[in-house]
Amino acid sequence: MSRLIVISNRVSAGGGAQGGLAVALSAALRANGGIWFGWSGEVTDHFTGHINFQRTDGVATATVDLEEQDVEEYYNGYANRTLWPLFHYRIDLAEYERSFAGGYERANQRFAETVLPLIEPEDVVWVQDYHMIPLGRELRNRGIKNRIGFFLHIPWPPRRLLGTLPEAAALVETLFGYDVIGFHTQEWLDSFVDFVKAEMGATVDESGVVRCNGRSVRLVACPIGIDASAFEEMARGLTARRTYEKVRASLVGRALIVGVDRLDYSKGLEERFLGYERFLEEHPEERNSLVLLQIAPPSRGAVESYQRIRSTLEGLAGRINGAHAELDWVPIRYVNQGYPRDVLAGVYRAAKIGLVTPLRDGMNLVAKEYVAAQDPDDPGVLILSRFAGAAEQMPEALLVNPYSAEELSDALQRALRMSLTERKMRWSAMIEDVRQRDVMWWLESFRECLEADVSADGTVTELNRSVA
Ligand code: GDG
Repeated sequence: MSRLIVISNRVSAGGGAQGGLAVALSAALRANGGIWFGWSGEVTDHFTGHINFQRTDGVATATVDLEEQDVEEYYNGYANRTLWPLFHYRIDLAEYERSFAGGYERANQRFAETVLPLIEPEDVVWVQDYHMIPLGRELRNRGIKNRIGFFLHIPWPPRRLLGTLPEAAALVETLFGYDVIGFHTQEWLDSFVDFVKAEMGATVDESGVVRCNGRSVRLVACPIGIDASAFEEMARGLTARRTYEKVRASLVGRALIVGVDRLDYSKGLEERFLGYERFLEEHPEERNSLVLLQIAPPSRGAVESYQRIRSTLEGLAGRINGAHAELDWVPIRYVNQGYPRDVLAGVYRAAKIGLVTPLRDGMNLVAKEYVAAQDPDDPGVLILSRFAGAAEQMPEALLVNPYSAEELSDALQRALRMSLTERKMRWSAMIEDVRQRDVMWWLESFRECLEADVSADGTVTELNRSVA
């Protein structure tokens, strides 16, 4: 197999303490050689393009510092204040500034310039996520002929929303620098096709190849998974067991509902709290018999909309607790810090209900982790937003509209009353898929597409049959 060059905004090479994506990419880099390239996370006075090479757990990494203006315009600006809200359907929060767009282009040119000498002719290049949409085109402009793939980890927005971005068509046009573009779901892929057909006059053939202005790119829906077997094992391990005991003891017989999300407005935390509040009001008899534990480590604190969501949630949790708490019971435990993965595994296992209700999510790995951590003899119930990419793969979850407090309340009631037989039936179907389409499956499926032989007429001769 060819060497792999992974390019992403941040580099998180390493071992089992990391999330599934880092584990899978690290494994591929270890097995076939290659380099993981990206921003170091450090800021320098002036951009120099100096590369810091390291080897972390057998994985070669190459990182570059960015200057302050790049971080402001490219990262805090275009990536987090323009593309993230827009791609999560929040045009009310999206900021359209020419300086952000310019900084994004400049940073991507700098990444391309810096990584260029590291790419050898037979390498396969794989660019990750919305921070780096134009990178493939920048590499092509510098003469790179290698196979280059792009994977989008977040949703692709509907055409009319994307159309509000002043430079939408020019940005999308750069994606034709890639050989393959991967999305988590058919829905995101279809939205992409809708845009390029309607706004750019593209045509699409049956094998998923899109043609536009003499260029073509192959599209694939390829859902990411977790490192399922490792997570299942972690949930049975010592730290998880201790956490389980500790959490259970603190509940004194009450049922635990758990939410684990980065503190982000796309995750529907405010709506989740309102749904829970509704439940407490509609079912006073259930008060004192359950607890919602929301773990929400802060993220992107430099961006104002993230500061706002933080204070909104603090206010809401305070209000609900103030209205409903009793001497020996607090309805919401709201925790603003992160925990190691093996601790999380124990918390998931201790929870009768996993509440995963993003307003919009590319996939959502917490849903899969919750399922993987369950006790097969007494599994909990997953309540999942129908607007998470994961819903396409997990129809056996209790699917809800996260905007509706009533639906959330009904789902909580149903989950609390669900028989063991039904819980087992739903869980068995979900865990089978979580195990089968795990993160290695995702990596290999995408890679197979990327390395497939494409003839001059665009026919892919070596397709991965199992890709959705
Ligand atoms: C993007 C897309 C897509 C959370 N709290 C802690 C912690 N986490 C871990 C979870 C999970 C990961 O972070 C979050 O993954 P998600 O998939 O839920 O969401 P995003 O971060 O928004 O990721 C998403 C994903 O990319 C992959 O393509 O699924 O749709 O938005 O693994 O467990 N981990 C630790 N401590 C915490 O407190 N260690």
